[in-house]
Amino acid sequence: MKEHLGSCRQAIIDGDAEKSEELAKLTLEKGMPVLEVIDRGFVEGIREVGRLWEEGELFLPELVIGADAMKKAMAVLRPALESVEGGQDRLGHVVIGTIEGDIHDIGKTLVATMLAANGFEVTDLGADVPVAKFVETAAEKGADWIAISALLTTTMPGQKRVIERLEAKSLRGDVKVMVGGAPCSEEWASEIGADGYAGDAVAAVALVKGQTG
Ligand code: B12
Repeated sequence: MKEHLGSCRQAIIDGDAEKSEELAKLTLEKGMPVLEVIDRGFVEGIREVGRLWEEGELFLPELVIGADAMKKAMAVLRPALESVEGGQDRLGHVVIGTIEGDIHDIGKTLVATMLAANGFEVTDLGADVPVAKFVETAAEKGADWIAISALLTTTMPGQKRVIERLEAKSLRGDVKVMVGGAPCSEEWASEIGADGYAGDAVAAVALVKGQTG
C-alpha cells in the first residue's frame, strides 16, 4: 500500500497521465481504499507540484500537466466514491461551485462527489461561477447549503460577495453557506459570516451532516 501511494504521488509530480490512470485502475482492481489513495497519494502529488511551482522549480505548463494527470486519475476513481453509500434518501440539497475568476475545480469536485456519496443532492455549478449564479440557483432549488470553493487569495472575496447578495435578497435565513479551498480557514469563514469551513472533503460531509436536518 505504501509503495502504491508513493507511485500515485510520483505519477502526478511527473505529470504522467497514462501512469496515473493506470494506477487509479489498479486501485480499483485490488480493492484498495479509494479515499485514502486519493488523499495520501494523488492529492499529495498535486500539492507537491504546487510547492515546486511556487519555488520556481516547475513552470506553468508542468503545473497544467500535473493537474491533467490528477484529473485522469480522479475520473477513474470518482464512480467508486459515488457508489459508497448510494441509494439512500437525500439528506439535503447542496449547491456547490468554484467562485468567479477561479478555475481550480479538482478539490471542489472531490467535495461534491463525497457529498453525493453520503446522501446529499448536489448541484455542481462547475468553476468560475458568478456570485449571482450561486444565489439564484440556491433559491430556485430550495437548497439547504451553498458551498463555495476558492483556491486563490484574489478570488476569496467572492465568497463574501455571495453572502452579501443573499442578505440583499433577504435569502440569508434560508440557506447556510460553507467555504473551503486551500487559502480559506475557520477565521476567514467567521470573518465573512459563513456558517462553516471545512479543510477537506470528509470534513465537509461531517459539517453538513452535523448542521442539516
Ligand atoms: C492544480 C493547480 C492548478 C491547475 C488547476 C486545474 C483544475 N482544473 O483544478 C491549473 C494549472 C489550471 C492552475 C492555474 C492557476 N493556479 Co493553481 N494550483 C494548483 C495546485 C497545484 C493544486 C490545487 C489542487 O487541485 N489541489 C488538490 C485538491 C484535492 O485540494 P484542494 O483544492 O485544496 O481541495 C481540498 C480542500 O481545500 C477542500 N475544499 C476545496 N474546495 C472546497 C469547498 C468547500 C465548500 C469546502 C468545505 C472544502 C473545499 O476539500 C478538498 C478536498 O480535500 C495549487 C497548490 C495547492 N497547494 O493548492 C495551485 C495554486 C492554488 N495555484 C495558484 C496560482 C497562482 C494559479 C494561477 C494564477 C497561475 C497562473 N499564473 O496562471 C492559475 C489560476 C487560474 C485561475 N484563474 O483560476 C496558487 C495560488 C496562490 C494564492 N495564494 O492565491 C497555488 C496555491 C500554487 C502556489 N503554491 O502558489 N492551478
